[in-house]
Amino acid sequence: MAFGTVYGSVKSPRVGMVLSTAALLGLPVENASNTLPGSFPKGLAEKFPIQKIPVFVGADGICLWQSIAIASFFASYDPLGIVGGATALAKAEVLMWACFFNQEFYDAVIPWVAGRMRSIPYDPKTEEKAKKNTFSIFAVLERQVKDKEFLVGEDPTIADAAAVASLYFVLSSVMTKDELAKFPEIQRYYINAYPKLKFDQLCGPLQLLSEPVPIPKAPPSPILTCDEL
Ligand SMILES: N[C@@H](CCC(=O)N[C@@H](CS)C(=O)NCC(=O)O)C(=O)O
Repeated sequence: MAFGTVYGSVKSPRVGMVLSTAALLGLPVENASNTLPGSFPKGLAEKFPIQKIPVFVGADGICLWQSIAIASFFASYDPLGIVGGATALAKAEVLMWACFFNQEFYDAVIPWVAGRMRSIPYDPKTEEKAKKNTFSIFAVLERQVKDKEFLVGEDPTIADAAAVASLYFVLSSVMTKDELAKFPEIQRYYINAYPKLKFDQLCGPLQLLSEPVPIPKAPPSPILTCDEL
């Protein structure tokens, strides 16, 4: 029997983080992937009036939103108590990195991804600034993952679920493998962590872009809105 349902597409990094945490723990979570922010079906909108993704409805009816809270709830089912952090300090570090990807990393990359994916109007100046911010944030991560298999401790945690989901968001959409190669520690970390965080199950085999995504010719799509990211 399903443990519950996560609403939202795995391509959204916050949804990917939550689904990766569930997969890591072997929790039988279903994914309603076509639930879009701001367009929830009526029953779901009544439970979650803010209508951001991800949201979780448990088989017993519990309702949770906010990705880090959902992942932390899933981690409470870890019999070894590792996925959410094994010690008080590890728990704090896991939250620290989960928050970093949820906010600073996302804020840096979103104008680049959204401009190329036709979610916002393409503007070369906006993209140039976003690429610069993305490379700065990658430099922070490059130092953190140096010589490490996982971000906190010796085993995968929510911090790695957030890292791989966020890297997947950028590396499957806008950043090429040549650009990634400028960050060899992140490259090594990502290639190792991708299957360990179950992204091969969630998103298929790891692929890197050879060419940059072309500059969009058409105006923003009415279907692909920024909110969907
Ligand atoms: N702090 C929330 C943020 C959720 C969020 O903003 N999700 C985005 C998609 S990644 C969304 O639904 N955006 C729609 C909006 O901001 O209206 C979380 O971590 O779950």
